Amino acid sequence: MKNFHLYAITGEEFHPRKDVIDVMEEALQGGADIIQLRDKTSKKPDVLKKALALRELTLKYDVPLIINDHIDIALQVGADGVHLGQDDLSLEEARRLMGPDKIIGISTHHIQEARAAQEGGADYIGVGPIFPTKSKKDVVAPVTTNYIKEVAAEITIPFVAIGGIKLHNVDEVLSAGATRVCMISEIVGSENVQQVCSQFREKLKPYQPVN
Ligand code: TZP
Ligand code: MG
Repeated sequence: MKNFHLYAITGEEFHPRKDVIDVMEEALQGGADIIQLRDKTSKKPDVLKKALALRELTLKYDVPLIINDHIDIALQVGADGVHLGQDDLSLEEARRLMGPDKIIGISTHHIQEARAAQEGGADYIGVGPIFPTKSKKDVVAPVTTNYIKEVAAEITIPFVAIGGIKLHNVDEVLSAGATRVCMISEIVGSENVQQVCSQFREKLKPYQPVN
């Protein structure tokens, strides 16, 4: 899969007066290099509409589009992949439905889950929530930067840190060993989405390989 470092997830509750497609375009202009549609409240036809619009947008910027939960919508709009939680369908079933070339990402909260995801053929894992977050319901207790250290030391597939990451604490996340970060509220809830993304890109620069 194409490498990525700044992962932006949709969160419409954080920008009630702005359109989600416009917000994600600002994120792309600021340097987000992978986008996830995460919509836990809309009815399916509305999720599909947003997925179609985001597909068009992400093709224009040549970045991957990942759909949270809805494998059928991911396939229907030709998204690059899906993101699954521990309680969603199994990795095996997801791979069967998505085919060998699509991206499958899985949220993990513990090194055993990270190992299982890697062994099961996930393309990347989410590592979090690092800090407390208001963006996810029934979320587990923060795993802290200690979990990043464990994953960085052992897991060889790409991992992305998530949960409560802000411009003011991202340095802790990066110095613990993460090279990819993922945010909802700090990006989409910002007054200036493009600028926040550019600032994250600057923070990430020293942690990225030169090639
Ligand atoms: N998975 C773990 S934490 C989280 C998800 C989807 C929410 C991240 O949102 P925020 O606003 O960046 O804390
Ligand atoms: Mg899910």
